Amino acid sequence: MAGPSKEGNLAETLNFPAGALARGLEGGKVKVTVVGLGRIGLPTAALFAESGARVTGFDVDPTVVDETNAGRCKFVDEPGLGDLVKKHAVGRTLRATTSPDDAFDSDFIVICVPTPVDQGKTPDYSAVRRAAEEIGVRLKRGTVVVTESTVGPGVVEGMIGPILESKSGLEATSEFGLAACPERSDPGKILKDMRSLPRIIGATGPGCAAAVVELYRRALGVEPIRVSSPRTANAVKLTENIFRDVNIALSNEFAILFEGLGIDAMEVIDACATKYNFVPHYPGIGVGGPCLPSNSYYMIAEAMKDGSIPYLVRMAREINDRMPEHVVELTSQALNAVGKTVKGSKVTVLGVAYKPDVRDVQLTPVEKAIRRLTAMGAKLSVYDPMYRGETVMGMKVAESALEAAAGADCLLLATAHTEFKKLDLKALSKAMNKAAAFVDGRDAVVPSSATSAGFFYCGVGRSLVPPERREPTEAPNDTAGAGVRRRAPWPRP
Ligand code: SAJ
Repeated sequence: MAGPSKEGNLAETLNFPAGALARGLEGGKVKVTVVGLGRIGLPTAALFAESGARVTGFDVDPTVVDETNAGRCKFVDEPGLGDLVKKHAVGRTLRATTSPDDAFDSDFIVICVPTPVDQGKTPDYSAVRRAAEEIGVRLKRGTVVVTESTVGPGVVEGMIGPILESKSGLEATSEFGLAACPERSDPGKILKDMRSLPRIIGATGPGCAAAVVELYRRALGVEPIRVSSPRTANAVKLTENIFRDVNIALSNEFAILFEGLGIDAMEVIDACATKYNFVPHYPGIGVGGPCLPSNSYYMIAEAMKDGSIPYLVRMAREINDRMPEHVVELTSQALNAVGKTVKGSKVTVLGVAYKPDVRDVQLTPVEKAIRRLTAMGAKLSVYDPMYRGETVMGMKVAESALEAAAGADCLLLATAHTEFKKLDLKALSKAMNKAAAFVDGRDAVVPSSATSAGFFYCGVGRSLVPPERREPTEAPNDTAGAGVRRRAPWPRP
């Protein structure tokens, strides 16, 4: 690859330099290909079409291609996306294909494929690698390749660029543009975030950087932030997510400490949040989704390549990954407190999605809790307003909380859907077996509303039995290495 670019002194061949983009878009001359029509790629493609580009969406899944060409969109929880896709499918300004030969004759090619981590927590870049190979064999001089997929710092320059060069025989920077513009939007409000959050853009050449900044400025209507390289852009994306994961882990660790001290973690956090430089993060059943559970491992993988070990980042992941086990422990103790055991009890799980009001169970921590409770002999029922009547994780989702809770011994709130903030706890309590427990895995309800409805309530960081009423606790038993304190069961209410 050409050496690091110095501003202005590098001859770059671009079909659409920054200064030509406005006219090109107005004239419908700019061709953009988006690789991967998922929750990020599809809205990205639709917004580029909205800006006047002629967009080709490439996906390996024929169903996704057919749905897109028919103007249909499966992301029903993404406001505004369905209409935008329909508009451009009908207008033929967005067409999708599974054929690489029909897909890559474009001025800008944007890679939006998934980058999961495997069982061993190693980043799986196979989809990105495949995309780079398919693009590379068809790459033409003057095209700009932008990676939106989240990858470790250096992967664009060290893996994607070299694949494109070896397959095309062209040189990055001088003969084609190489850039990173990591996706930065929150499932459930993708279009809103894409149209409001500044995008971070880094490229290997100044002309390419300027062109990508101009393209995104016009397509998204936001002022992109240009950084010095693709690796810097990827570092920004990972840093903001790892910052979040580490702070969630800190709130989880405090929550476990506060349980032992009879302190309400939410009361502490809300009080802390009155300080101008405190960024509140909340404890819960765990961290799920397509981003946070995996982003740390991209950084860890790249850091360890040159021998540095991000201890705090790794420990935070371990703490968050243990939270489903901790909530199962709370469930066991809450059932004990009402004279029952997990084995043989019916536990109703409220929420399977990884976060509130999204229809997405990717890496949801709820799955781990459900598996553990089942292994312990509990009978499970489940309700999630985003999946009514469907089968999720092999379980039939009830049509309502009331239906799921009939004859149950314990409610386990696992996702803080808006609907669950207004649960009719008295009606639920009546439908359940006597002496029922309510375990609040997201600290989503006011404890007194649960106790006044007759539940024995506990939450993450909110075991409401004051220390003076506790039986003497054994020394923290961490031999299990599960980081979960073992305490004497609560005194009977
Ligand atoms: N979570 C907690 N405690 C918190 C916040 C979140 O336990 O205080 C849990 C959530 O329940 C969920 C997981 O962490 O299981 C991830 O939550 P999230 O709000 O970070 O949701 P994501 O994964 O959709 O994060 C996306 C990210 N966006 C991108 O990666 C582009 C993240 O950077 C955003 O901060 C986040 O959306 C957002 O702000 O909503």
